[in-house]
Amino acid sequence: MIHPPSDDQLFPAPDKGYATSGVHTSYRTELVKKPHDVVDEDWAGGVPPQYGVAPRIRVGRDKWFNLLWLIPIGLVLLVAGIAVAKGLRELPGVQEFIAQYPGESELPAGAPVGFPAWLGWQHFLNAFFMIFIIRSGVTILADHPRLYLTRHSTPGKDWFRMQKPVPADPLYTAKMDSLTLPDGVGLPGRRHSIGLARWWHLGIDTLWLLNGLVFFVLIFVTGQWMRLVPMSWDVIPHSISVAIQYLSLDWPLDNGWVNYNSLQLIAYFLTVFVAAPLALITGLGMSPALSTRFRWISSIFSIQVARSLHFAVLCWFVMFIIVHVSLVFATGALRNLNHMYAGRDDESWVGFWVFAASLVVMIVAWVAATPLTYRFPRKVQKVGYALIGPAQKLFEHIDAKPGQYTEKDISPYFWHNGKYPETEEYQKLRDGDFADYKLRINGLVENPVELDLAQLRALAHHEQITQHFCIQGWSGVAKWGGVSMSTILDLVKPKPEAKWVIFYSFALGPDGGIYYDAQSMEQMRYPLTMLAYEMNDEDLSFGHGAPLRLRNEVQLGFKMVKWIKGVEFVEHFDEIGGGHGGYNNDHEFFGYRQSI
Ligand SMILES: Nc1nc2c(c(=O)[nH]1)N[C@H]1C(S)=C(S)[C@@H](COP(=O)(O)O)O[C@H]1N2
Ligand SMILES: [Mo]
Repeated sequence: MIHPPSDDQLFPAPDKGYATSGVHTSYRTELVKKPHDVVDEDWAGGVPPQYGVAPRIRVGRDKWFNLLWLIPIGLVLLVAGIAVAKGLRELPGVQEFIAQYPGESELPAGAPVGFPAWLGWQHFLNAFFMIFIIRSGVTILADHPRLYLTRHSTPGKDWFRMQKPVPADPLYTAKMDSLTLPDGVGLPGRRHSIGLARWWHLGIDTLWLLNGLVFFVLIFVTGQWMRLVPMSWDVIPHSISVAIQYLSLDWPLDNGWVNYNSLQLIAYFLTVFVAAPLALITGLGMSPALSTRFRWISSIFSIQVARSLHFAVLCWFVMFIIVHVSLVFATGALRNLNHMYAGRDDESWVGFWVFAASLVVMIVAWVAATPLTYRFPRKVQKVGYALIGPAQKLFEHIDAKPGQYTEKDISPYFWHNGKYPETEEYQKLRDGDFADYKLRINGLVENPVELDLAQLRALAHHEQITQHFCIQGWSGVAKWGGVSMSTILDLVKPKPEAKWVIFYSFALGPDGGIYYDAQSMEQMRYPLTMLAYEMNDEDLSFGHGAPLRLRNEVQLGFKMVKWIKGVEFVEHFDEIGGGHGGYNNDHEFFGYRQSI
């Protein structure tokens, strides 16, 4: 099984090229080192822009409702609502009801009056962070512009899309499906810029959550929470009354300095105590590491349910922001702005000017964010990693064992992704049914080997039914058959210095040079880390990585190199390729720890 030392082993070939085959020859020379440090026209292999269609939701089997229709429909409903509310207010019964429930639920004794300065600051920071969270979030959505309710991500079963239906081409990839967003909308916006969008999203999320944590502590310490939590069921009649008053265009006279009206109270309560925590929970619901660890939760609360709910939270926040800002300006702008921005309850211009200055800051940051990201993508990656890295690292050490599914969970459709191998080297092997295929395993190991498929198949067989999470957002369950990485490790015996394992592909990446990925040694011993040569009980197909691919279920899909030709054990990956720990890390600013 194990080859005796060959000439190549005794006299290692110079580190020059793949022509000199031999177990000691590294595939490093086939990587490109191009200092890919700006985002320019060559981005992602020069992928041309592709704009989507207006967002639509599915009705019934295959009818789609264009959401732009909601604008005229909403306007008609608004006009009708105003007419109805005006009519209602003529009725004596309704007048009595409004007199009895003018719009404000009573505050508990001791509730604070007015707004402290910290609240103003937190309010500003919250709004500021939201800009980047929402823009980068939409960019992430545009990378797989469909939403589903089951983890299967089956074409035609999406309930929402802003892309055309999936074409019939069986090798159509998720990357082909990704969309461009206008620069000012998306962050960054260019097609398939999800790597950078994620640093923005997850990095700013961390700051937003910290700000939120401080907020929660302070509202409970200072009693401000009493102004945000409904204390009596009469908020319901009060809020109905307020709704009628708003709609009839004869607005309630309330004073937010002391007490919010009940409709406002409910909106704030839902935003602070429901939407914000839900944003975090549904965000974590998409993590491959957590979903693998808590498979029983993930079976129901699947990544796609989480993703759909995460989108619903986005819609809530966007609607909230629009309505909230409109009402602040429509109901005594100067006084309202003084409340939040100047901590005073009068009609001076102080609050307005503070607000105007904060608006300038937000606009400048908004306009600058995308161009700066294109100019300094590595900085964005670095800062993003500094912010979210510690949490990602935590989740990385999570137990992978529970992450198995059963036969009946296997997805009817499993998306393809990545760039297919087109090299002559691969084509020849494929034409010969991989009879000449050899997996070369070398580097910092006691026992470097070359294994053909028969030898791989002779090793202990390992199977797992697991869920795949593509960074772009689709997912699917499949059964993988092959060799556990533990078996490989026992065979090659890594030296103690070996800390990272590099997987090299036959396929080139979109920017040239072969696709590769660096994985931590620790994860190689995980029970769900394997080299697969079978998928759903058949030989691995061309599209899914024939003859051999990696599975590591606590990570995202891009780490699972397909069409593997070599494995190298190294001390650190900074010598390999661009030095960032993988093809996508070098070229598309992904991270090498992506447990979220
Ligand atoms: N060689 C190579 N391997 C690759 C890729 C690639 O582009 N080249 N894409 C990755 C990505 S982004 C994903 S999601 C999975 C997709 O695997 P599948 O096509 O079997 O679904 O393969 C990964 N392995
Ligand atoms: Mo992916």
